[in-house]
Amino acid sequence: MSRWWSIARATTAQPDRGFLTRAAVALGSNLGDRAGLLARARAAIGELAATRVVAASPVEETAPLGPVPQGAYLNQMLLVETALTPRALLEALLAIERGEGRTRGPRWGPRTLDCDIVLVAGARIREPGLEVPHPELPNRAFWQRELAALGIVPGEAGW
Ligand code: PH2
Ligand code: MG
Ligand code: MG
Repeated sequence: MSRWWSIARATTAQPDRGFLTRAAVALGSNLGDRAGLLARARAAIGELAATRVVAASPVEETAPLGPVPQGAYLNQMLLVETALTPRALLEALLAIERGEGRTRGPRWGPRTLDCDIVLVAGARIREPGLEVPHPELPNRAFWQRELAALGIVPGEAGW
């Protein structure tokens, strides 16, 4: 059995509503096999219940942001279509991070795998642990570049 199966089954799709929404999910890694971690994250997200990866930006290497000295990141943005609620998608992404050995270090510190919800079409969410649009979007040129590569303009066309 795929080790992602239990994560996929544990998430709460809304099959009765069949309601699909689009989300932009950012991947980041600056520890270990960075490219392999991103590839596995893409596959794992695609295996989540009622979820598919529609498109992926190019992977880019970026200088680390923040006060903690650390190595360069690989970053990538995914366009995802899902029937999961934003909260269920977040929980599933955190489970994928844990599945890749992520442990919580210092804020803004190095990480094996980071999966962040940057945008959900039509959604404005300010809840503990879940802020959409992601509050760092205005500060991250690489996220803006990757969104543009996917044809996503924040605030336009339902985003
Ligand atoms: N994520 C961080 C901290 N710093 N720097 C880059 N270049 N890319 C990231 O994804 C990143 C970061 C914490 O989420
Ligand atoms: Mg992050
Ligand atoms: Mg994160």
